[in-house]
Amino acid sequence: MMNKEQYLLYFIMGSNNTDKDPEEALREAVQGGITCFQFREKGEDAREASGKKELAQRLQVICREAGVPFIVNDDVDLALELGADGIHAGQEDTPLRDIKKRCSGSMTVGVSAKTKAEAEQAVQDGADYLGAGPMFATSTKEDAEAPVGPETVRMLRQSGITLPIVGIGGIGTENAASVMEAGADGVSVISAISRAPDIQQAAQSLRNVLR
Ligand code: 3NM
Repeated sequence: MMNKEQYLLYFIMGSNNTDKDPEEALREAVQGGITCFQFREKGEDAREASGKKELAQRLQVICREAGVPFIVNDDVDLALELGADGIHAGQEDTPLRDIKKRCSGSMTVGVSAKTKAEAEQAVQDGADYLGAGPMFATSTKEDAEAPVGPETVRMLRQSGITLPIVGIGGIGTENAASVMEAGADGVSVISAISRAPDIQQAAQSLRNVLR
């Protein structure tokens, strides 16, 4: 199980989120101080089947050596096959109850939730953490909805949600603090790290504003 501190700088990446070799990108991000990693192989030119699995395995090794939790987006089969530390599902992905049936209690299970109803349902179904977003405008997720802002994190806290919450979507050094101030335990970031010219430096700068 993940502890709360491990949500602080939650890096997400798939092969199409970086122009670099994904392994090199992840190594640099780890050196910069990410506290958690999610493998999210989705969208245009995403790898499938054995290509996806092989990349996941190589990224998992990097995480394991660094003591960084390795979480798989949506793909329960892959998460189980690799013995991932966790699985994350969106509202349109595999239902949480089905995931919980298949995964042991030692696997961290995250769910995307941005309304009080979605969050309460996720709590009831046994989620371990929530991802709330998009906080700000993002072009990384093709079907991203309108930004809901850090106020949404504040609203979820005021509704009595005590699970760890990570904000996601359009987050960078300039706005990460506002997400934390609203009550988040961490920020989930793709492009601010994966597309940075200096990935290690970008991760480090984010860590510095989160402390
Ligand atoms: N999920 P970036 S927004 C993967 O709102 C994802 O649930 C979102 O990428 C949600 O950090 C998003 O580059 C994309 O904006 C995050």
